[in-house]
Amino acid sequence: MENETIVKKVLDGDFKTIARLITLIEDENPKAIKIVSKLHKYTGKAHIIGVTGPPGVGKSCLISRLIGEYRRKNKTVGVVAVDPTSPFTGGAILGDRIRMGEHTLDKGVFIRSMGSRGSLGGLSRAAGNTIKVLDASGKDLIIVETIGIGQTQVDIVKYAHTVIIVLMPKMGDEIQAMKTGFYEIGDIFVVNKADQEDADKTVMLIEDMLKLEKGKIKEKIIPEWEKPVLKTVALTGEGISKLVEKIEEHKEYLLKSGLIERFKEEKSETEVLDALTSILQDYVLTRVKETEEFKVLVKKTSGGEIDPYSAANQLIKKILQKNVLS
Ligand SMILES: Nc1nc2c(ncn2[C@@H]2O[C@H](COP(=O)(O)OP(=O)(O)OP(=O)(O)O)[C@@H](O)[C@H]2O)c(=O)[nH]1
Ligand SMILES: [Mg+2]
Repeated sequence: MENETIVKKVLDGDFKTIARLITLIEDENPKAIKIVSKLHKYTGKAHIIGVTGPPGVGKSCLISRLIGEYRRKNKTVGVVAVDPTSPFTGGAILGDRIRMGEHTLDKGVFIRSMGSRGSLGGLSRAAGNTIKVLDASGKDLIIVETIGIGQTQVDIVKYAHTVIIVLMPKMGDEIQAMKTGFYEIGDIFVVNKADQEDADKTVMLIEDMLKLEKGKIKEKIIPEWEKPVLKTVALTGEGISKLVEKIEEHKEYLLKSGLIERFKEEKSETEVLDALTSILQDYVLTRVKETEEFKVLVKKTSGGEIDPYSAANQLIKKILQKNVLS
């Protein structure tokens, strides 16, 4: 299919074309970069929600409930479930198919799971581009599920406007051990499985951690966002409407405070830098490496006549005189 046709079909929200394009993205197919680049100008409308937290706390069940609530409001929803610990990609990972299954026949919902086949950076890039595709396809809301351990979650969560951190009762030790960054990235905290014992204790513990955190923040943004800690039971749907209310409030807050603009600029900066790095790396590895000058400088370095940094500097001077993209 021609790139132009693919772009048109994605904009029309064609399910199969979107699914195939995401596969190209996962395969890091150069065609995908071209298409996603063309889709860029149609993005920026969706509200992107990150849902993160330790394994098994009920993130997928909660997302299924969120989809239900937003569908009742006639909003279309895209879901990207990212699992860096899983080698599976394409379609839905079995568990997600069961947990979010009731929505798979709904034309207003697109669910995609992706695992890691290569580097985490690659997975994060693929997730970022998948979000773009779903955004361009006109989804009102895009939910990204990630397992919150270590750097990976922080990395993927950078795409989200509103970050929901999901925990569950009896996680006292985990909650205290979590790095400060964890509390910083969350906009809304959820204690799911509130049907189980000690949910209130967990809520209080998180509230205490948030108070501690608040004291440390140097840059105060006015008006401030009061991070709520909510209780939910994803199995029954209890607490979900309150969660949706808070998501909408946070969206409103981002608009009114002007933070959404800052967020967009920061994201664009990262995107341009990523693209620049990748183009330059490609250029160096494919073209510069083949030049006579490069070979001569390598010989000189090996003979001790010149050091590697000086050699690289000479090459950079040459590169800057040319148009790298030509
Ligand atoms: N008791 C109780 N169980 C729940 C609740 N929500 C989810 N569960 C159960 O918790 C288990 C894990 O739910 P998932 O939604 O798969 O959790 P997850 O956080 O997406 O898990 P990973 O993606 O593997 O990290 C399932 O067996 C659910 O049935 C709840 O509110 N109460
Ligand atoms: Mg899950």
